[in-house]
Amino acid sequence: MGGALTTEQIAEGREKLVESLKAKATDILTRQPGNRCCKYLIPFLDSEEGKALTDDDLQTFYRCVRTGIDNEDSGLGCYAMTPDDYKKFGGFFNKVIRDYHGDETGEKKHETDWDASGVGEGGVLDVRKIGFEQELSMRVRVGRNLKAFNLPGKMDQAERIKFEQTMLTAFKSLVDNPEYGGNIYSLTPDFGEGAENPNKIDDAKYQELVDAHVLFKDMDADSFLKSAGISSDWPYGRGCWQSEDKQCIIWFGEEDQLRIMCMKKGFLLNEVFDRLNTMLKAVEAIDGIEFATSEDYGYITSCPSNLGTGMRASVHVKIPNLTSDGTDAKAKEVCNPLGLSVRGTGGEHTPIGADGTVDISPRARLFIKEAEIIAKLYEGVKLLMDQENAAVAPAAEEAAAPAAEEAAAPAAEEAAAPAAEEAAAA
Ligand code: ADP
Ligand code: CIR
Repeated sequence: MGGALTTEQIAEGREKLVESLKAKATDILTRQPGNRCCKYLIPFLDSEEGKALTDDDLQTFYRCVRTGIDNEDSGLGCYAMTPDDYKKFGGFFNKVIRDYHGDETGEKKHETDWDASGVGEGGVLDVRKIGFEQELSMRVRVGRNLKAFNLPGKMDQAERIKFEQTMLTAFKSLVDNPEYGGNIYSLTPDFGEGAENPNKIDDAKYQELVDAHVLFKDMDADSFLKSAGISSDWPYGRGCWQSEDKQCIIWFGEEDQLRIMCMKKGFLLNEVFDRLNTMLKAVEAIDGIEFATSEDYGYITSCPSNLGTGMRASVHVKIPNLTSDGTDAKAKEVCNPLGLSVRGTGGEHTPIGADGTVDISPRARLFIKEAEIIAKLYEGVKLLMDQENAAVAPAAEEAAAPAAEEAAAPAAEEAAAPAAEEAAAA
């Protein structure tokens, strides 16, 4: 079922829009009971709060939830269009957020806390201590959005260009800072009315940066983002700044206005975490940079899954035994109870590496301290590697009796259910 409402249908009036949304949500829930958007939009539209929405707000609400109607298999199925939406449509978002992030009390408030002095040994998280002899590729990113702009789902082309131009001023102060320096790479074809974009890169350079994990993939290919308007006007207002030593990167124009990250190969997880913290302070000190926050949910992000810290801390690790069937099914089965997400080597929705390399990150983002995320990554990877080492190596498996293979088969089936939940936890 396609699900998208036409402009004509919308124009036919408020009542029709509300009834149509409720009917579609009811229908979708019969097939996809895990679709939180559908589950919570029905009681919200029936509530006093929902009924009191102005026509304009109802239209914005529709833009927030359309992705969950168009994409039946959504786990969340909604994105905010402005930082205010989490409050304006609180009766809806609050339910989705507390369900997804597992707050049964309904009362938790997010606290930001980067103090990592208590993690590991005196703040040091050395992966050599958990058995790694080769350097790991480590990355920590946060999603951030400026108060002064709409979130990407509601930006038009002109606002995307204006946002990029605002960030160019901010990037200049990083480029001028000897600690960072670096370059700006932009996909924006022009700055409007024939104005040239001085940072424009060609397709080959774009692909090189995607392959090097520096720039993000074509968002227009993502149906979840497309229905939310987040990938609209592609590739206007999209690009990144990268520091001279290539370790510090700021994306602009992806799912959040900004994704700010540190990435390097090494042994000490705390190094990327600490450097990101320092860089964030430098960015926040720049004139005109004021991040959108919420009293309850910390840093505002487009997707409710990223609220709070906005942080994803990941490492690339090789787990050939747990991926010997060429899929990530077994890895997900092991990682789910550890609170870890498994992604491919090119990030979300990409395949695992041929050598069994996967991207591992803690799933939690909200109602957790920043320092706890990096500690969870360290502890989680340790437990994962214990299971990897205990798993039958592919060579040993081949030598085993065929009966062993049969016994292993149901495990892949069992993994299918948690994998669906995992998709939502991206
Ligand atoms: P995000 O992390 O912002 O949610 P993705 O999962 O799509 O987005 O990842 C974005 C890019 O970052 C991809 O190219 C991915 O391979 C890369 N990446 C993520 N973690 C690491 C890591 N630990 N080492 C190297 N590259 C990484
Ligand atoms: C869903 O609801 O399943 C999709 N909107 C994807 C959510 C994953 N989170 C994300 O991309 N930040």
